[in-house]
Amino acid sequence: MNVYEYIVGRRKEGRLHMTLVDPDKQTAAEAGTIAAEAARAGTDAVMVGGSTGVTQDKVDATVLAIKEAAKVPVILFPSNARNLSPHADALYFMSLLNSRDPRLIIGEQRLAAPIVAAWGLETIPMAYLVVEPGMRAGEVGDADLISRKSPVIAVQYALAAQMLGMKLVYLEAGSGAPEPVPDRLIRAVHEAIGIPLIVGGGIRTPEAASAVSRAGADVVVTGTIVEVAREGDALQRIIEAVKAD
Ligand code: 1GP
Repeated sequence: MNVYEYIVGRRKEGRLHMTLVDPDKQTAAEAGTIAAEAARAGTDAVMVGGSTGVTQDKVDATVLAIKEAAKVPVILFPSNARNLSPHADALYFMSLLNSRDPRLIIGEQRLAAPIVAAWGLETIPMAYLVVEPGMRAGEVGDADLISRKSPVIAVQYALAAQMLGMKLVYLEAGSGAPEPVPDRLIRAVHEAIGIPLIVGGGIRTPEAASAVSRAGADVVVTGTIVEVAREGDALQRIIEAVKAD
């Protein structure tokens, strides 16, 4: 079973939660510890990626440490073609469809493709859509941010992605965003497409995770919470909220 089949198969039993680990924010050993804690809390996969300061060395070391520490799949979530590792289980082969820069839509992908093919790494084609405020992902991605008030544009991009053959759509408010992607926007995209919908950015409470899930996210991603709430059960309560719906 490949990672995409794992995602689709698990979705039949409930919604998924994924944990984002940024290789630039801690040592590889610490990333391993974070991943082990997240797996114990019930996360379904660990995504590895970040907007800035990430090198292939850091990605390799982080992926290897996570694989050693936790049994869940490790999926690359790269911001460019230099943030890859052959040790991951799969790669979100993502295109930032609402970027103003062709490099983020297809340029980095062109550079990555021969390397990934040589490694034989599983690729999961994914539309990456950055919604206001976008945070660093919006800046680094030179995104023409999708307005929080305009589901129509998000729906247009998501439908186009599905018609292009992409297997996932990711709505991103940006790491550390004050609020997650609005429910209304999530619901509109969910109702328009037949492929799984991932939502991330600014989800820090069980209530927010539950709202995002009930609006139609198939996969809920949290990053920051695992970095700031190492003590206690904050992550576990978020994961329970995702899976309760
Ligand atoms: C990954 O942006 C998310 O897409 C992570 O966001 O750090 O706000 O949880 P947080």
